[in-house]
Amino acid sequence: MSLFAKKPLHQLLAQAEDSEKGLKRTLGAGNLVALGIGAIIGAGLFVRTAAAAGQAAGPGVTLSFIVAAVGCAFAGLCYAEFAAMIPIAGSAYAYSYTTMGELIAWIIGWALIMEYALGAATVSIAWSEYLNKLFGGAIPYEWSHSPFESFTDSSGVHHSGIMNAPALVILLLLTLLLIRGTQESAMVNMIIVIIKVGIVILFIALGWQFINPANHTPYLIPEGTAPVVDQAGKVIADYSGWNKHGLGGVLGGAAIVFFAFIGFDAVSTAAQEAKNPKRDMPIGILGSLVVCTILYILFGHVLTGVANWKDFVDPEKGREASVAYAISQYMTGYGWLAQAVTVAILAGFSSVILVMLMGQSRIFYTMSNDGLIPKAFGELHPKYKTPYKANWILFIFVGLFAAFVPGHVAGDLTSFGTLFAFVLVSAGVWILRVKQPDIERPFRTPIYPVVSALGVLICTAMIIGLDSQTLKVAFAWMAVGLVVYFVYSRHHSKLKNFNEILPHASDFEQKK
Ligand code: ALA
Repeated sequence: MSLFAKKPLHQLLAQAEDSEKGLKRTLGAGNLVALGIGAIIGAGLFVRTAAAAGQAAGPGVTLSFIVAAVGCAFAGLCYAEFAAMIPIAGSAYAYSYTTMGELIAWIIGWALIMEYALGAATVSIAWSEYLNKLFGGAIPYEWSHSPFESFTDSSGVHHSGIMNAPALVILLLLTLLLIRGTQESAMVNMIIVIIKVGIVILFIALGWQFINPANHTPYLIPEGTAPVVDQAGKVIADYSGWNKHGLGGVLGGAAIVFFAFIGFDAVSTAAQEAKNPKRDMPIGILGSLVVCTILYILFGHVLTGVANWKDFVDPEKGREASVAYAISQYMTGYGWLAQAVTVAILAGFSSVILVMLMGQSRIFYTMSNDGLIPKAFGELHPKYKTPYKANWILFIFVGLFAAFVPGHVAGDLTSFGTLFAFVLVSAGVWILRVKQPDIERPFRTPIYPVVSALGVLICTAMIIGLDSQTLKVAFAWMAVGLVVYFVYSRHHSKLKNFNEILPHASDFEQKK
């Protein structure tokens, strides 16, 4: 069978209808926007905004948000076209199976593991940072950081991480919850979203009066900025790279804060539960993106105005739990807000982790049904009817990353996986318009093919803006994926059998 054999569209739609029997269409446009915001606002905003400012963009992190949002908007429009046309869980993986064939679908599925599984790991690491902040730093550095992290404090004591235990604990709790079957109603999600958005708006409104204009000058990190070293002389930030200062730094910052937008595509995995997917999927995907973009730009402006971006480089200052730091250091009289923000952020992170773990198990479920990964991933718990084996395997995998890998490494890999999927979804819309122009498209990406082409270009540029170390690890991960495909998946694919039974399946599709 050809590596590029495609799953016939009618088969995909039939699958969607089949599983409709089991899934209730209960989500309206408002719920979908809320679902998107629930999955979007998390560690990206509350942790990586400061990281991007401190490592690459300075106060220009607001511009980084705009660049990242534009890339997401193009990809988001393409997602909206697909999600309205093929309302099936499985998202980018399923879309590419029908447009670009099995090998590319496999590659996307493999990249999506980076998005969802490593996304969950990253947010659990951020959860651990904010928990430590809430406890006044009572959790020892050694037990709340990976072995790859170390620093020498102002008293000259050297600390090295052993494992990130709190991150592991939150993952375990949420995995148990997922296995029990989360009846996370739209209402509960809505409440979490209201709290999260409320906190962001409160910080923007109250912080505005504490903005010190001097912190915004210069707006970009100047060329020639000296590296920052810790007490032991170890370099903790180096600004010499093209993507670490000036306008290049804005792009480098965009690659870092891109993480903050991840999640709008998770709306597309709820397509089978949408009441009116044709109308509501585009509203859910694009609406959540617009709301978050506006909030992010304002938030970045206030954060880098209240505290100086240089504070966000120093592990003893605001590098971790940056929002709580900025409030407690510079917003006199608002100490209570720092505590309240921390609690709300912890709750907010939990929902992001939950959605990520759930999204990943749905992708695994779909890939397992297609035969590309072992059956165990698709097996349901006899009592709770959840893919419990997939959840446990996922816990081990995600837990290893959360416990032993630094947050920024897992976060950058997450961004790589997502950007990669975005590139292929943007290209996929174009390919399907050319190959199957007559399919009913309830939502059409405007200014075609410019939007698809720009989606591919901007997301590729952001991939290039990622750290070179991240790119090496990501390519190694993708290479492992190819080995798995050729050794296992190719031989177990059900599509192969489908084509054997119906050798003219694609003809059938044309005639339909
Ligand atoms: N966008 C999600 C976050 O920032 C993944 O936590």
